Amino acid sequence: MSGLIIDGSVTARAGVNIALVKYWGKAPGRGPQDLNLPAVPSLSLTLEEPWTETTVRFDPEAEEDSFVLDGEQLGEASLAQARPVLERVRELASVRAPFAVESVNRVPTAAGLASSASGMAALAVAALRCAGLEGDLGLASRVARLGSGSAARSVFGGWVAWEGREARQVAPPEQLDVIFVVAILDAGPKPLSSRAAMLRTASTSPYYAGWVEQARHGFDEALDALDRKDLGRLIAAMEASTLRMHACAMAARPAILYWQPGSVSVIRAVERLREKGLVCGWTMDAGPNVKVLCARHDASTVVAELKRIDDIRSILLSGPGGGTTATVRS
Ligand code: 2P0
Repeated sequence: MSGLIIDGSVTARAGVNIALVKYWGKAPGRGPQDLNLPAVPSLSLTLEEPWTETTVRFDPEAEEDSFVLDGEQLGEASLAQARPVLERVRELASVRAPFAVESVNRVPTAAGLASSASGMAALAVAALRCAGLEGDLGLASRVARLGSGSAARSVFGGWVAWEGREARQVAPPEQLDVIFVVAILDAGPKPLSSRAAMLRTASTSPYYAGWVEQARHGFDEALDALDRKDLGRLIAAMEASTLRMHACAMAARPAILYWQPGSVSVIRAVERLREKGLVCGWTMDAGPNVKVLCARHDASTVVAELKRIDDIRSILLSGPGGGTTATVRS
């Protein structure tokens, strides 16, 4: 273990991740370490980009933590999400000094790729290293989870499974040579946050119990497909998980419907490509954008098909990324 960094700083970079098998719903917790425990297991791919880069240092002169995001000082409400991460690191290291955090987000806000996953993963890794607690990625995953559930997965590169308190890498980035083609649609009304939406789903959707019950089977199926490098079967498991998650959310009261007409247009385009024999599949998260998974050598064919859809504002391509990196400056 390295020592506490008093005078220097640590910069960590983490990529966003896209879930193939979805996290949607929290398990009940008993203490502060139980924040964002998942009700269901999930499987994701950490991407090369976009990413968040976060620099952390101790600021013993300050009275409280400070957080600058893309050049703007965050207020108390925005700091609330990061607070459990910073508190936990201080507790683990028996340190009382406030942290000064500066973060640069390379995640386009409209991309529908949750920046909280890469953001909280980079924050946890940098703060732990600053406190002399580097090295244990399981610990980093548990701490990142306190800021945002999906951040538990972004600590690792490649293919990542998350169940219980921490995530783990189940296959390296090169297990499958794939690309996510992200179709960014014209922004509709601001979507409901994942956190609020999953709480509402759990408390009001009549399908929630069924969602939780079937999740293990879908997860095992996806893990087996990944292990066998069977992209077609992995895609089938991804689409099943996506549809079940959204069906469950749509049945909440009030209903949670993230889909826009353009979302369905992308799904139909994927179906057309599949009819022609191309192996590809789609997924959606807490927003209208659609992410299409395909073999890297098919990416240009997918892009050409998507370019015919008027509702698509831009297209972003990203492949599997390595894990979080950290650099110390003394
Ligand atoms: C996922 N999502 O597995 C799922 C699918 C969105 C749809 O994890 O409350 O921001 O911070 O634990 O991690 C987004 O939810 O929620 C998410 P919190 P988070 O990627």
